Amino acid sequence: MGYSDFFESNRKKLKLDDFEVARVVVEYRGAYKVKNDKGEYLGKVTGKQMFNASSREDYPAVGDWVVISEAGKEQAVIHSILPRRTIIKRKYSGKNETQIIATNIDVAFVVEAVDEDFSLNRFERYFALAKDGGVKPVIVLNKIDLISTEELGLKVAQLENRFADADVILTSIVDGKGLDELKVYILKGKTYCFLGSSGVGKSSLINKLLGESIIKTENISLSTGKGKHTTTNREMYFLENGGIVIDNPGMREVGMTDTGAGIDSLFDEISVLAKDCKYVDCTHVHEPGCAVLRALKSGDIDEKKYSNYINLKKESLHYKMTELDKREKDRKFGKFIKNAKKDIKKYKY
Ligand SMILES: Nc1nc2c(ncn2[C@@H]2O[C@H](COP(=O)(O)OP(=O)(O)O)[C@@H](O)[C@H]2O)c(=O)[nH]1
Ligand SMILES: [Mg+2]
Ligand SMILES: [Zn+2]
Repeated sequence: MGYSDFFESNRKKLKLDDFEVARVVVEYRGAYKVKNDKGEYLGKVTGKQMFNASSREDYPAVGDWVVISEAGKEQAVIHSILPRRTIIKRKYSGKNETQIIATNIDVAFVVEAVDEDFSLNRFERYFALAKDGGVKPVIVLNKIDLISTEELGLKVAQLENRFADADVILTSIVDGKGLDELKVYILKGKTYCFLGSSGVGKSSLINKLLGESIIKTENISLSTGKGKHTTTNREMYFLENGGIVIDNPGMREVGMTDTGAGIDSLFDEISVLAKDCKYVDCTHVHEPGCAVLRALKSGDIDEKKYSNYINLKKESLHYKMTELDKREKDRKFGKFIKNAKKDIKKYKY
């Protein structure tokens, strides 16, 4: 199931030998399905753990190794999370809240479809998430049945140009192309996480790997071309060859509001206009001689587009700030809170 010396030595170091070990395979609201050689349990964290929690990261997430004790039929108490080897997480824009996507991941498959979903910038953002958490990102370009070989060649060239070091796997669940390549990529005992916008085919690909349709996939409505929203939980699946994969339902855009396709072209359009701004570092918000504001006034770019652009920029700035500057601050503050709580407890008794 992916257990290794890394986790075992930490378990010993933390003197948690008396407990059983299990892996978190599904996350529900306030509870977790955990699994080990003996079976599956519905796990809950202890009150003490909740009391000591200073952020989302103190709670279990899919992929975690936890120590448990059985608490009745198919029930378990989760006492502690073993230190994570890797983590994929993101900040919610605007809110000071972190979402853990998955932990103890070896490889993140970043999936995009070749249709209007295709965006180099989005790949870039997912790559940043993976790399920040110590995870190797791999590009999966899905639905290649939808475009011609020439069009595909062009997209692959773009990818190679921008992400020279990355592996690229081209797949289609319709004609089965690339599925073998994806399969051999997945090694026994290693954990893989599928990232990407909803509708790109993550669940479909995992179903193909599983050899049966276990996960519900989105039905694309013929009239609107849009998929219905399928609500499933983030869940871990075990492949026959020993590989472990995690599906991610309903991912919103990383580090952005959900504007869908066209982000790249939006930025391109603005940057072309920006060449005529008076100041090189123009933010296009209040500067005199701003060509973007001029275009806004004259109606050359519409208001909605402009405000989208400003919002996206704000969010990506916020995102960068939170990742770089706040990491250290958060860590210190978390420690401070933890110690304060301990002190309070001490004085109570
Ligand atoms: N044409 C085509 N459609 C696909 C492919 N893979 C998935 N789909 C369709 O895309 C839709 C969304 O797939 P789903 O697996 O639910 O996407 P997810 O949201 O990323 O999990 C479904 O209707 C799938 O049948 C593919 O390779 N080619
Ligand atoms: Mg899905
Ligand atoms: Zn400007």
